[in-house]
This record gives sequence, structure tokens and C-alpha cells, in this order.
Amino acid sequence: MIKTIKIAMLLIIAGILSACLNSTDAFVSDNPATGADPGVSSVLLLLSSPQLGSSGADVVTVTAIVKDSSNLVMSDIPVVFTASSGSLAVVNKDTDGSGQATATLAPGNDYNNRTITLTATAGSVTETATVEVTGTSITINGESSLTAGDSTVLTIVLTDSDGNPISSELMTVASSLGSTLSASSLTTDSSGQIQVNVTPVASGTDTITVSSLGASASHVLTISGDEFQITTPSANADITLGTCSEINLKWLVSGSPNAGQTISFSATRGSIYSDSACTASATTASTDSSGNAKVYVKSTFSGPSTLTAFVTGGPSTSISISFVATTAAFIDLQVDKSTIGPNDGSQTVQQQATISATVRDPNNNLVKGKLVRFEITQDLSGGTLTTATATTDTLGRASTTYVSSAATTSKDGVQISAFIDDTPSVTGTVNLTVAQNGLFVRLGTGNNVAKVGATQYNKQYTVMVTDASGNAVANEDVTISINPEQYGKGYWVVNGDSWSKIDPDSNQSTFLQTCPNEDTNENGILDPGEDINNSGVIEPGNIASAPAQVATGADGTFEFDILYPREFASWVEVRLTASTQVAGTESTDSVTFWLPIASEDTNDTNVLPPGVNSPFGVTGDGALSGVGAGCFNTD
Ligand SMILES: [Ca+2]
Ligand SMILES: [Ca+2]
Repeated sequence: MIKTIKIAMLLIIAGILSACLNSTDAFVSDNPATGADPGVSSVLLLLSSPQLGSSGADVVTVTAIVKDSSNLVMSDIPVVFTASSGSLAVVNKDTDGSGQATATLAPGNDYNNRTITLTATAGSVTETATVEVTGTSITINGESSLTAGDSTVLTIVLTDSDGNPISSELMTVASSLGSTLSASSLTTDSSGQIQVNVTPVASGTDTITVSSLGASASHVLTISGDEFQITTPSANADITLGTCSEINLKWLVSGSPNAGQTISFSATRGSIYSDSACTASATTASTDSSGNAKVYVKSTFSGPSTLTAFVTGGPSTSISISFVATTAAFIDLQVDKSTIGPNDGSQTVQQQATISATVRDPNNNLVKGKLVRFEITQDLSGGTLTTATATTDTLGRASTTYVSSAATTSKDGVQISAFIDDTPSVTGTVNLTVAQNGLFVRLGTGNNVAKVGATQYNKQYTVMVTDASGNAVANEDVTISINPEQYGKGYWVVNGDSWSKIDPDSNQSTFLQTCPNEDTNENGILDPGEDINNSGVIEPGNIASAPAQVATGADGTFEFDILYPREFASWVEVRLTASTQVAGTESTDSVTFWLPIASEDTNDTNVLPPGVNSPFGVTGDGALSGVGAGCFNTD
């Protein structure tokens, strides 16, 4: 039996899953079943996704496929599943007619970002796979500069993978410059928040680091000995597009006004003027007898801007503001699935569709802060929306979720409308269908990433089609699509004997930013208003390729390649969707994952990993959820 297991493991390590699934001569068993041993030759362990959100809203389906030495699937074989943490629920312990036993893995009310190791044992064969629990993150809000002797409050929020606050967890806080902290560890309140007062004891750059549940975040405070501050607008202010707004800077040296000094001003978005009508361009102003210098700023494009005031060879200060569009003129309404199943008790996961609205002004600027109302305007099946209103974020987006009832509808029988609360004439509608499908499509993968040629990686996925009784369905056409979800900025660093995204000197993450796919309508074309980082192209673009259509083999499965350039590995998250149509109704399965990097390419510190710097830039603002200011540039 030992030799047989070795052969099976080698094949799995080599990623030759198709050989296991499709070839009849891949295995040579020299030790047929004897005694109580059922004669298991191989166990394939497939995951519906290699990553699992910490919120617990989703589960990973774990499927073990058991075969004998003739590569025939084996039924009625007991499979023992184990997980190193989380909550594992066995769905069917004994393999069914397609040789499959299944279990589901949930984070189990443990919000720690971590790796869970899964095993499945059948007969004397054990296979292992890992699932990454991700998404718990920390956000730090507060001033970015202050003067020695002053103090400031930082508000720190701990959230799970769905952005929900996590309460009653201990967070630790540290200052790199030895500033006095009101507490070095605090427990989050019911809003997932703690507040820490920072009092500098020296001037310089102070990095405040907060850690909890395997997540960490940092906030840089610039501490100056003098007062050199932008007093208006306030940090993080929203300024209406097209308005002319004052910028005031105050400079005190040892408490006394520093009059008659030339101050330079710049803005990363918007222009600087010397007059209150914003007609005369300017880049400098002089301080008056009170130490104040005044200029004006105006922008006709929405988005965040960094306002900076500086003296050449002297002090510098900056604040972040946002120019926001306020006039809603268009609403683009989309639904992520055109067909979902009913929730009649036979589904393993809740059947639902996400309805997303994007709101723009007459010039295609994204409109932030608009209340969007969602309504079901047609639906005889009695489905529900999880929320009736939502407010647009920095990217002009608001969303709700439709959950079907136990009943089905005619084609496009559900119509959902959205309108702007203060501009009800701006509306949009989408339709979807609630229908049964006699077939079930599932995606699964192992842990391997293969190199292809000199420049590409290959991450293989297997699609499986079964009927309502769980039997394999052969020769079924399956449509495959792969779309970018978001991209990341940052860089790899050497940490110990391998490459890492944790800087060993600061213990800070060098994965600095996640940004949503710029192609909001997913048509592959750069439409007006989509290029929020002004790069001239859509980020991240269609980086990964997969076959558009495949047909299942005799065993109801088909293994296909996902190819992508190596430098994008770990920097682009994609959504892989497989669907099949029967009598006009659709069965789909989707998985979302970051394009993986081969571990062998991060294990040699003498060789740079591909994409050592993210192709999308190496600076961010530390916002790993939502839309951070780092998404608006390519630095
Ligand atoms: Ca587009
Ligand atoms: Ca772009």
C-alpha cells in the first residue's frame, strides 16, 4: 500500500489532477484490497475556495473523491475529515455514486486571520489541503500631524471580512517614537472601536501600530516642534465640486507668528488660486502678522486630494480632503447573477443576488453620500431585499441583496428598481429569474500552482456537474468566465529565510492597499468616469485567462487551466464563475481568490519573486477595505 500512496501523492503534488480524473493508466496498484482495507488508491481533496472570509457568512465546501487502483470511483467508503481550527460539518460521510464525500468548513466564530489545515482519510490514504481565513482588518482614523506638546485622539476600528464590527477583542497599540499612549491595549466596544490618545514627547515621524486577531495596521503621525498647520479646511473634509474654498495655513515658531514668509501650496487634485473667485492661479502666499497664509482651491473632478503647504528647505504639512460631486444625474444598476434558485430547503447555501447601484453626476463624476432607495417593483414569488436604502461610498456605489422565497418565477419575473432619495427622477431597473435547475455545478481546486514557460503561472480548477441525485453528468457544456474583483498595491520584503509581505523591521504589512476593479460595468472597456487613478487604462484589467466553454468528461468533471503573468500573482483578485444552462435556467458556482504565487518563488531570498513590487504601485494609505486614497493614483 505504501508504494501506491506515494504514487498518488506525487501525482497530486505535480498538479496532474487531470491524469487522476481522466486517464485509466495513471495508477498502477501492486497491492489489491486485502482484509478490511477497502482498496482505496487515491483521495482527491477539492475545495470550493482556497480562502474563507472571517465573517462566517460563507463556508468552503470540501469534497473528497475516492478511487481505486483502476481509477474507478468507489462508493460507500467512509471518509474521515479533520480541520486544525474552525468548524467542520460533515455533509455525507460515506462516498456516493460519484465517489464523493463532502463536508463544509466555517470559521466557527473565530475571527483570527489564519491558515486551516484540512485532511481527508479513506482507507489508508490521507490527503491534505489548506484554507486561508482572511478579511479581518484594522482601520485607524485621526490626524496625521501635530506639534510636540499637543495631543490627538486616534479612532481604531476592527472589522471582519464583511466589514462588520468585531466587539470584545483585545487590540494592542504601540508608538515607534515613544509617544505617551492613553493605553497600550484596549478591548473593542460594541461598535468594534477603541480610542487612543497620543501625546508626543519628541518631534519626528511616529508610526502608531495596532494589532489584533492576526491583523495589523499603522498610522503615521508627523510631529513638529513648531506649529505649521493647515487650519482650514479640516482634515478629511468633503468639498463640493466647482466651489472655491479657502485654505489657511498657520506658522508659529516657539508660539510667535512667523510673519512675511513665503509658503508654497500644492494639491494632488484641484487647482490653487490667490483670489476668492478662483480666477488667478497661484502657488505661493506670504504669512501675515498673525503667521497666517491664505490661498483658495477648486476642482471640477471628484476624488480625494492631498493639500500640502511647505517652505523650501523648511517645514511641510498636508491634509487629505475629498472633492465630491453632489448632483445625481445617472444611476447604473447591475445584478451579479441573472438567475438564482429558490430557497425551498434543498439548497446548501442561501440563494441570493447582489444589486449594485453606481451614481454619477452630469459629467460622469462618481457621487458620494447619496441615499439610494431600492424597491421590488415586480415579483410574484415573494422574495425580499435585505436592505431598502444604502448610501453611496467614495466610488458612488450602494448595494442591496435580493433573497428568493421558496417559489420560482417566470423568466425575468423579478424586477428591482433603484432611485435617488433627493432626486427621484434618477432611476434604474434590473431583472432576474428564480428557477430550479436539475443540474448542479461546482468548482474545486487543489493547492498547486504550476509554472508555464518563462513568464506564466497556471492555477488549475476542476468543474463538476452532478444531477439532483448527486450522479455525475457527462458531456455537459459548462460556460466559464473570469473577471477581476480588486487589485493590490505594495511589495514583497525579505523576512527571515523567505519573501514576505510583513516587514521584519517594523512588523508592518507591506500589502498596503486594496482597490476595486475600475471596470465597474465589467464590459472590458474604459468608459467615462471609470479611470479613477488617471492611468489611461482600466486597473487591473483582464489579467487571467480561462477557457470560455468546456464539456464534462465521462466522470462529470473537467479540469482546466487559469493562466496569468507571474508578476500579477498575489496582486489581483479574480472571480471565477462556471455555469450551465438547462431548459433556459442556469446553475452557477463562483469562487473569488487572489491569483496565487508559487511558494518556490518566495522561498529563495537570493532571487526576487515575480511582482516584487506590485504592478499597480507601491504606496497606499493602509486602507485594506473600502476605497482608500491610494486607489486614486499609481504611485
Ligand atoms: Ca467599463
Ligand atoms: Ca486606471
